[in-house]
Amino acid sequence: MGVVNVTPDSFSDGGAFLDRDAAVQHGLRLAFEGADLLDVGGESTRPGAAPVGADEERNRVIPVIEGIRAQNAGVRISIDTSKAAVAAAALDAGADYVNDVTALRGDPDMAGLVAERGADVCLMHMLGTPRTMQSEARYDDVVADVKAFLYERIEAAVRAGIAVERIEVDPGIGFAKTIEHNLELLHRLGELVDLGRPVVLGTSRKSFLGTITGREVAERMPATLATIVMGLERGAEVFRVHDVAPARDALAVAAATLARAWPRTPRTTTTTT
Ligand code: PMM
Repeated sequence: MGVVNVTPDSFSDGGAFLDRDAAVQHGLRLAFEGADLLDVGGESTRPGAAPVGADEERNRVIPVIEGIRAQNAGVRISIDTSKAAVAAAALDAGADYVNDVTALRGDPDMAGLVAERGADVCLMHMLGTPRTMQSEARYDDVVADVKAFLYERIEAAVRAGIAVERIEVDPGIGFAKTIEHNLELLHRLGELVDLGRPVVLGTSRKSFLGTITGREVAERMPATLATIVMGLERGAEVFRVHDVAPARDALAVAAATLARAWPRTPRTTTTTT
């Protein structure tokens, strides 16, 4: 899952792709680099971020989704939103997947919309809202608590009519979590695989990687690769990343090592000697 943030203030690439054409080109490039799914977002979820109105959010993301879809019919597109009106417009514009960081709790119309449209959905763990979440980072056992939350949200989604095969789950790395919580979740990610749904992992360039390495946001790609390799080994299936080409290579080698088998035709997107 390649990240296309159309926001002035996201965790790591805020402001880079506010221009529609730049965002479309970026998305097409990530698809070319091997992203199966492009996650288009118009509202930052950075700790403390201010909310954005539905009209503004729609104006940011819809032209980008339309632009990507017009030039690439095959890549799956995810809309990163917790507003049903934005998700509905995105699905109309060609999106296939709703990535809702509130796990369908942010808007009473979201679960019904996803059910009615038959869209795929990612249910992510968070406590509070992006504005308040870091003060809510308290758990008995973070992995058990996150797992219980995701179990309850899967049940709520199914009760709302969403087919269970459409649901993916995400521990919400960095959302109401301290560095200790993030590391514990990554270390024990395999416990979430027991939920029976694909696990999505969103570690890319996040601040706990800066805490460990001392690197600025733009320099956290190698640290991100370490986390996705650990995640793959523990059973995660979807990796939300800003740097798709290096993530593809890291995952290809990690997957080949786990399987002791590799594709005979490598999936290269650049020519090297
Ligand atoms: N992280 C961010 C935004 N959306 N969605 C999911 N499912 N999982 C995540 O970890 C996640 C997300 C924040 O990262 P960014 O601001 O760098 O895009």
